[in-house]
Amino acid sequence: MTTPYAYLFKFIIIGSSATGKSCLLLRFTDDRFQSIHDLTIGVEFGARVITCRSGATVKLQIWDTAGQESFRSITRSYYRGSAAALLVYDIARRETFLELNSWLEDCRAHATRNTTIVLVGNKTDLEHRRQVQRAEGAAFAKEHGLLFAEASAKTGEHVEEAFRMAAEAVLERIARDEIDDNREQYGVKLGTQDGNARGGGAAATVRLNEAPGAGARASGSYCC
Ligand SMILES: Nc1nc2c(ncn2[C@@H]2O[C@H](COP(=O)(O)OP(=O)(O)O)[C@@H](O)[C@H]2O)c(=O)[nH]1
Ligand SMILES: [Mg+2]
Repeated sequence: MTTPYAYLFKFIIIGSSATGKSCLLLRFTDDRFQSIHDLTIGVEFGARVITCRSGATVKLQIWDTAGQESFRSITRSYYRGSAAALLVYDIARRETFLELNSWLEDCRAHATRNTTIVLVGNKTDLEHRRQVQRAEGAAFAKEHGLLFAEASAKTGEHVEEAFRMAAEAVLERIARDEIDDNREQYGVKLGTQDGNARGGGAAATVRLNEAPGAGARASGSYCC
């Protein structure tokens, strides 16, 4: 059975290779951790329905991209139509933090002006190998107008919060009429009526690009 939801938000996860993008997604959708680095080829996705602070149910459809340079052009086409982007670096590998500028440039160039960006410093369980201080991450986020979270896909710490932070921010943008609540261009669609959609009655049933047998949690891969 499919869980009803008020909104469907499309998210994208970006950042350098091996920062833990796929693991963050797996932790969020399946509450699992995979220690083997299975290289993402092109783009994959996962989905999960969450209940936000206002009580609104939101289905997050999250597109996980490959960080390697050779896939950057594919990744770029996914920025458009994303309500939020999680930009990930590895707190134990400084170069992934230094590469943030180039990711942000890509994001600014290819996402819409209204895309919410959450900067995620992943692998906080590797505190003993930390190369990027929390304050540096927070300062970078502040300077560039991003939301910020440190998380660990391995332990699960703050993973839920990072995705929720993005969803709440998108809901706030809708409430402020900064983004239309049913425009694919912004990565937002209305869901089914029984998910308590704002403006009740106006909600349309959305056809999703779901994996076969998908319920509240789904995953699959996109091949281009
Ligand atoms: N210690 C630790 N390792 C992690 C964490 N997240 C991911 N990894 C490991 O980092 C490697 C890359 O993860 P992956 O999700 O494939 O990175 P991606 O290329 O960004 O998708 C894998 O070996 C993961 O097991 C984390 O939070 N802590
Ligand atoms: Mg990956």
